[in-house]
Amino acid sequence: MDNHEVTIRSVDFSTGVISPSYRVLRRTLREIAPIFWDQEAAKSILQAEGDRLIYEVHVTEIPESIEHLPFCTTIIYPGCVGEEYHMTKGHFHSQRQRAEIYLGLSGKGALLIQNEEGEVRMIEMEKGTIGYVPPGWAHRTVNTGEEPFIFFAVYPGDAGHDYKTIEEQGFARRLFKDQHGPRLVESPNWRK
Ligand code: PAN
Ligand code: ZN
Repeated sequence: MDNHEVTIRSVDFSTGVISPSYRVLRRTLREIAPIFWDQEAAKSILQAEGDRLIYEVHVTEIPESIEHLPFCTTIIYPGCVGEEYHMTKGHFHSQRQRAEIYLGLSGKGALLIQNEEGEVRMIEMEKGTIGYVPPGWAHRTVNTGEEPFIFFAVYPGDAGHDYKTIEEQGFARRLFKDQHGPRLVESPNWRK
């Protein structure tokens, strides 16, 4: 039996830190700026503040192969780029027929899922919410609160991550902050 099959692990709900973990992926505004609607706002933040950490993913060394169930946590820091909340890049699974389970640990957010036809559904997430990503749906998460939004995710090891489709087409809807809270609006540049 490999070590990763017998390792006892724990997750801190308030920080999202998995122990032991393997590495932390950090996504900063400089890297992911093109996902946001307001490119002028992204530019001014980068000029005024320098770079900004948008989210982190804590991963373990569980292999990404069919017999395994890799898991990780994501911490999305609060804030907006222009009026649009901080969010993840979003992806389809390369093997489209692979689902995923998210469990909210802390903070407040939303899970946006989108199928190949561009139909979008939103699941509001908080501590204890189980967000189910059905097979065939792209997924992106958004921090709609004032604190870090933290969730745990488990997916089949052979799912794979297709980022390219979302990089090229985007999501058909975007989550903006207005005076009454989150507002889901049609994305003017979808599939452009
Ligand atoms: C999640 C995501 C994580 C970061 O673990 O990978 O939240 O989002 P992006 O991968 O879109 O940058 C997951 O859905 N894994 O399959
Ligand atoms: Zn996924």
